[in-house]
Amino acid sequence: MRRRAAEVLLGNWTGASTVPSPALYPHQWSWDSAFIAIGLRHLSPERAQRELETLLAAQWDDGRVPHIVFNPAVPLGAYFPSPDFWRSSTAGRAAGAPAATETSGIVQPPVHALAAWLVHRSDPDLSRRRGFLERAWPALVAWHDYLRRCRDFGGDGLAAVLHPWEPGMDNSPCWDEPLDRVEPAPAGSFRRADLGHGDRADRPTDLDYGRYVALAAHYRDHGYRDAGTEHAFVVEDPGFNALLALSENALAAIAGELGRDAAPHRSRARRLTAALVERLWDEEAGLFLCRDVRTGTLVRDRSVTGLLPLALPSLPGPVAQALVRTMTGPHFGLGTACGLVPSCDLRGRAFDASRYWRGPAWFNVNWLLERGLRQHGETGLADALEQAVLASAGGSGFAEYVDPHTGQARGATGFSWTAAVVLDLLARTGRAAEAQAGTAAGAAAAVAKAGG
Ligand code: 2M8
Repeated sequence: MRRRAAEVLLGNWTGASTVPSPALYPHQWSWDSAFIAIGLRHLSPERAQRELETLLAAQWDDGRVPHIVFNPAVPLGAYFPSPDFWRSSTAGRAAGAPAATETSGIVQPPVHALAAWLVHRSDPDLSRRRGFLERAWPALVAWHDYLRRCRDFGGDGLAAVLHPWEPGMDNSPCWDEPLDRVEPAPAGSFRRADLGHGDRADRPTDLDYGRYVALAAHYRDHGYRDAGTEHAFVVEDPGFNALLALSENALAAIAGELGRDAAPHRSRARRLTAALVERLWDEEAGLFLCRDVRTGTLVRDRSVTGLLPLALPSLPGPVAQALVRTMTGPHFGLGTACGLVPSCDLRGRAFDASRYWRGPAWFNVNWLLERGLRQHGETGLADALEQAVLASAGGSGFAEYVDPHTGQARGATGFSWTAAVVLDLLARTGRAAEAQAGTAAGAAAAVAKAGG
C-alpha cells in the first residue's frame, strides 16, 4: 500500500509541486498541496517543503493564497476556468497578484500552517538547515491576517467565503440556497473541461457551473476587492474556520520553534473556536451549520463541514460529544456501509451517493475527522475510521472520492491527497514497517532518483 501510494505522489509531481490529478486537475491546488505535503513528508521532507514553498510563492500582496497556481506548460484548454479567465496578471495587478505566476483570485481552506508544522516535524534538522519555517512564517501570518482583515463580513470574527469553491466542498447542498440568488453565466459563454474527464452524473450540473462562473467573473471584474464590492454569495463555513483555528494553533507551535511570541496565535485559535460555537453551533441538529451572511440565517442542510470542528483541541466537551453522536448516528452513519463519513446527510433532501460533495466520502475530510476523534479520546472509533480510510483508499485505486454505501471509486483515481493521507496514516501507525520490508526503502530511493 505504501509503495502504491508513493507511486501516485511521485507520478503526480511536476518538478515544483504536485497536481491533484494529471487529467482532471493539471495545476497546483491550494488545500490539496497542504494535504499532499503532509503525506509527502514521509517520502521526502525536502520535497514536502518545496510543495508548500511553491504555493506560498504565489501569494498576493494582500496576503491571499490563491486556490490555483497555474502551470504555464499546461495547455489553456486543459482546465476551466483557465488563467485567461482569472486574468490575475492583468486585472488582479491592482490587488497585487504575483507578477511572474498566473493564479486564480479566490482562496481555499487555510490548512497550510498545520501542514508546514507537520512537515517541519518530520525532519527538524533539514527544516532548520533550509530555514523552512523562518521563510514560510511571514507568508503564513499574512495569509491569516488577510482572512481576518478582509473576510470578516459577519463582523463576528469568522472568515466568510465568497464562492462555493473556497470552502473546497464545491457542490455541497449548503450552497443551494445562497446560490439561488446568483444569475448563472449563459451556457454558451464558457466551455467546461471537467466533463471530458469526469462522469456527468457525478459532476455539478450546468446550472450550478454557470453560477460558479458568474460569481468568479463578478469578483474578477471588481478587481478581487473584498470590501466595497456587492457579493451575492457570502457564507460562514464551519470547516473553513475550524481549519483556520487549527492553523492558528500550528502558528503558535511554529512561533515557539522560531523564538517568537506564540500567545497571539493561541488566543486567536481560542477566539475562533468560541465564535464557531456561538455563531454556527446548532444543538438540535447536533453539528455546526453554515451561515448565509446575506440573510443572517443558518442553512439547515447537514454537511460534513459541520463535523470538522471536532479536530479542535479546545472544543467544549459536550459539543465534541454531540458531534461524535451525530457522526455515528443515522445522518452520517460512521461504522456502517464502507466505514467512512459521507460528505452530506445520508437522510438529507439532496443526498446523492455519487455526485460531487453531495454524498460521497472524501479522504482528506476523513483524515481530519480521524484526528478529531483521536484527540477527543474516541480511540476505538478513530481506529475503525483509520482502517476504513486505508481499506477504501487502497481498494478504490486511491480514488478522489467513493460512494459511501459501496466504497466504489468515483471521480479520478490515482488522486494525490488520497495517497497522501494513506502515507500519513501508515507512517503514524507504524504499519509501513509491517509492509514488505523493501518497499519503504524503495520509495525513498525513487524520490532520491527523481531529484529529492
Ligand atoms: C475540486 O474543485 C475544483 C475547483 O476548485 C473543481 O471542481 O474543478 C474540489 O474537490 C476541491 O476541494 C479540490 O481542491 C479541487 C482539486 O482537487 O477539486
